[in-house]
Amino acid sequence: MTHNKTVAAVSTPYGKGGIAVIRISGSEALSIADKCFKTPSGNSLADIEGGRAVYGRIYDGGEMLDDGIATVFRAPRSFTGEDVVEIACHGGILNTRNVLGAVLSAGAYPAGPGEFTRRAFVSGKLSLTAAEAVADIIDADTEGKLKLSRSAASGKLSGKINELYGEILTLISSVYAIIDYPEEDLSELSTDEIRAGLSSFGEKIKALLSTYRTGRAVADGVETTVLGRPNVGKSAVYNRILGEDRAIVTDIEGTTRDLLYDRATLGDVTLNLCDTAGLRESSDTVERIGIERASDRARASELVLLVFDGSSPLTDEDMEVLNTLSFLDSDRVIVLINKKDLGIVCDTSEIREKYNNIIEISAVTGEGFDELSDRVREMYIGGDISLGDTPIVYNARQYASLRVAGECVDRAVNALESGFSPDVASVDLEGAMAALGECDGRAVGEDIVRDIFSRFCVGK
Ligand SMILES: Nc1nc2c(ncn2[C@@H]2O[C@H](COP(=O)(O)OP(=O)(O)OP(=O)(O)O)[C@@H](O)[C@H]2O)c(=O)[nH]1
Ligand SMILES: [Mg+2]
Repeated sequence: MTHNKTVAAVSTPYGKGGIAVIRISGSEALSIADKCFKTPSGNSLADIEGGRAVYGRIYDGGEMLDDGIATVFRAPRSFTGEDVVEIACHGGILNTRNVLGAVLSAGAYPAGPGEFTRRAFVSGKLSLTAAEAVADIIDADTEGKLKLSRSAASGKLSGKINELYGEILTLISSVYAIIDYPEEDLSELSTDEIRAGLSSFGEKIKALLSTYRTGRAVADGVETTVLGRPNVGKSAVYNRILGEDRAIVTDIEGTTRDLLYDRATLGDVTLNLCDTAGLRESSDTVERIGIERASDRARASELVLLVFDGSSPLTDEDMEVLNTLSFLDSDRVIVLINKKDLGIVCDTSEIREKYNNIIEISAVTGEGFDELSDRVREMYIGGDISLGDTPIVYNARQYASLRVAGECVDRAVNALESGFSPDVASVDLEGAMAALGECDGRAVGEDIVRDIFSRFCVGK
């Protein structure tokens, strides 16, 4: 453990680059950097103001290794809240390793994964939700996830949780005033007011919990499957959504055999998209296995894009597909009537009996895909949510803590409504407060903190 020691690591990616940055953080950061970084004027880094950068040469003992720039940040005005020096050197793999080696021989300890961010959390610079968001910014592979994690890192979510924490604190102190000094009228709130306050507090937690559907759809993705009989254009639809020619498209029925997977973004929602073999009776062993896999995948899907060829009347195979998939609820299906460019002639009344989300598209011209994108967005993001501005829960750990808080509040409200005295409710209120504290990290166990930061990369 390197709790209070001064630590150092390379904060830029491993590999060749114009510049690499070695970050040093801790009370000895300036004196350690001074031993290996010499400015032309001979001034010590200890004399440099925070937020300033100076040019100099980097030494390992008597040997000059490189030249570069040292930027000095002074506690508490640094990322970690400690004294920090960031040495930018030339970005060769060996050169970077040597510069880090010089810093370590000057007295720094190697930083563990996420050590700098953990220190920022410990020194109160970041809440746990914001610290987790830093890792998510680094991991983000879609614009939507990047927007969510940037917003969380800037404190949108922790601000909201903080606000809720303040509210429950007021409610709890009123409850304790009533319990401990029933005669003295110390509570700011009457029992009725506490009950009403708790109900509205519970609603706020539910509202925040409900954002998890959006958060998960953007950050982790919605399991989505393209289904339909052979030749309706499933693979063409799959390719159009991905924006590349991934799946083979031909006019031969049964072209797609195995499942194909890829991640795509539609209307800021991430789709974990799967193309499947056309559903039909088949005597071909390989195709039949593909069809079984497609059906299994349909059951495990959160969203199904059910494709029909609109340029010809529905076939018996189409009707069979409708029957086979009758277990799918309408709210997880978008029906795509494809090949609009050829003119729509198929009668969709039987489809409409089962599904109400129906869009006419052409996978060849791209017509209708904007509407599909809007529809997906409406399903998972909704009009009143802005990814950059609305506090959104997108992490399973935070969601679990908030759920516990919500359940505790519900139990407390029920107890008060059933006529129990406030002290019965107080146990659950304490539980709600602890769960909220766990959510933003003010009362989180060391093992959880260790687990979270172990998922970071070294140097962050
Ligand atoms: N005109 C027109 N042709 C299309 C459209 N979408 C697909 N096609 C054609 O329809 C044929 C079948 O397309 P695929 O995407 O391979 O169909 P599929 O549903 O994946 O078929 P299987 O893999 O066999 O189940 C190909 O010749 C495509 O070029 C469309 O929107 N308009
Ligand atoms: Mg196909």
